[in-house]
Amino acid sequence: MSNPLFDALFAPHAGRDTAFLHHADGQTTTHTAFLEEAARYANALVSLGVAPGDRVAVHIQKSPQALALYAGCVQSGAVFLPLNTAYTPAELAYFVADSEAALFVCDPAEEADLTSVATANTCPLWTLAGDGTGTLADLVGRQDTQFDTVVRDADDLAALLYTSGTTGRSKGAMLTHRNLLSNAQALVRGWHFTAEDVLLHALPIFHSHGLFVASNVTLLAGGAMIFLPKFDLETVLDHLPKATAMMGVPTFYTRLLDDPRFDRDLTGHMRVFISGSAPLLAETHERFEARTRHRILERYGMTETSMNTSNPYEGERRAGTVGFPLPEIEVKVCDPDTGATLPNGEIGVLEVRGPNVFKGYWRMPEKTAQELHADGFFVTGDLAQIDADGYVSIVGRGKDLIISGGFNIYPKEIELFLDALDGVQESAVIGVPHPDFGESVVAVLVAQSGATLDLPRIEAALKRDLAGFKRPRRVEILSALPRNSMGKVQKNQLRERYQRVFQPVDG
Ligand code: MCA
Ligand code: AMP
Repeated sequence: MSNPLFDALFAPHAGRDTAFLHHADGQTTTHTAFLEEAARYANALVSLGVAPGDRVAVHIQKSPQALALYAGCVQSGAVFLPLNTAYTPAELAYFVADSEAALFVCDPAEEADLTSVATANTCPLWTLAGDGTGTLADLVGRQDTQFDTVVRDADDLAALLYTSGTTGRSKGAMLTHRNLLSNAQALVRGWHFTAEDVLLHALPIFHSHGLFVASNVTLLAGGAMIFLPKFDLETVLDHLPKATAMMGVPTFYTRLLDDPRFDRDLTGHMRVFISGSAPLLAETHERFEARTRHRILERYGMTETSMNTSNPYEGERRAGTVGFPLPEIEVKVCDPDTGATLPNGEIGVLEVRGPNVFKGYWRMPEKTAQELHADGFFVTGDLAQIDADGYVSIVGRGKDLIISGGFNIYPKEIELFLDALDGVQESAVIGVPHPDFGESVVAVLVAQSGATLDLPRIEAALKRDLAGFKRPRRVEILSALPRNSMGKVQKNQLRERYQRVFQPVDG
């Protein structure tokens, strides 16, 4: 009888007085203290009536307690459902309703705004702040530090992570114990993580990157994390000397490179820098090596699959590629129209199969069948090419998606929102190059005949209802959208037209 994820990631650390979390203020949480806190959370969840398989929706700041809540969910068999802290009440209402969450945990500062969301879904609302206080923290403080781990099967859900969709409606990716554990095992081995490692953790923990790649890998290896609330350049530079490894999105690395203090002396002791979630420009890879002598290790993954491919730890880390499939994971490049496998060298849609591939989209059997084939291959929607040496490169996207600073933005969602506003005839949302975020959002609007668009009002509506990272950084008005003979909007033309709007003026 077992609980695969808890038994591998957490249970082995019971009784270890070793440091697990180093905090920005210099305090440390030991493995034992963390496990006791996790058990308290598990007891609290049970006392609130959360049963195995129930979804626990969390919209809280990153903190050691938030990580203990994740561990408590795993231990008690609940399904952890983390939500981007930038989401607005309007966005959160969908996730709480769609998941039929049994419990909703939010920051105390937003309790008043979210009470109606919780009430509408007859879902109890509890609070937990970034400093570890709140109604849930009070309840947790009264719990026992022992908990009888709930038995789970490898195919049971451990987490539900929502990813936006090309149709505008977010889909909950169902991730099982097997998915998460197999991926952590592959990465620990592939990246040589050990109990000696200290990972500089500045990522959010509501996404796969910060939660599963960074935290699960460290937990499985038995190492420690410098657990920072967010990426803040000064704090990261201060803490780098105590780290052995760092994981980040490309924006982390370009921001570090923009600071002259980030040099060979500061990084000489580091074992590895890992990048993912968005394309790392070959130029950034080269600048990084020239400055530090480290070659960034780039890997590629998705919420639905966790990590699929990685450049080698030993061997050539090739700039502009995402390396080789991880052990037990198969990848193939397919013709987007026929689905036939293409020979190496050709560009097509990347498909992935392995123990990492999710169980399907929550209560969306048709969507699941479209993207997860009966033979187990998942259609990523990314355009890829495999070279003669087997290195995979992501060369584009078959899906209409913008990645800004590592966050995914689906144009369709913003277009639907804009189209519903007063005076808007139609809209097109595109991603264009941005020096800090890699890509950023431009919205192009067409007014209804006779209407004048009130841009400040439009911007206020976007601000009220859409998470900040999704908001167009630039809104343009055209008399008509460019279309082809079939009537399809020519986004390429728009991208071309606006591609330099965020570039520094030359010269
Ligand atoms: C914040 N803002 C952004 C972004 N982040 N705008 C566009 N893109 C962003 N990524 C906006 C806020 O809305 C706010 O706007 C203003 O910037 C300042 O907010 P702040 O939080 O202070 O920003 P920041 O600290 O500079 O954040 C940038 C960041 C952060 C550090 C790059 O976005 C980040 O940590 N990104 C990591 C994302 C990540 O973990 N992705 C993994 C996804 P305003 O002033 O207008 O209000 S998992 C995944 O993709 C797969 C599985 C994989 O392969 O890993
Ligand atoms: P998400 O939906 O947040 O899981 O984002 C997954 C998407 O991020 C993938 O489908 C890719 O488009 C993109 N992605 C992740 N890692 C990389 C990478 N190393 N290079 C290029 N794109 C990446």
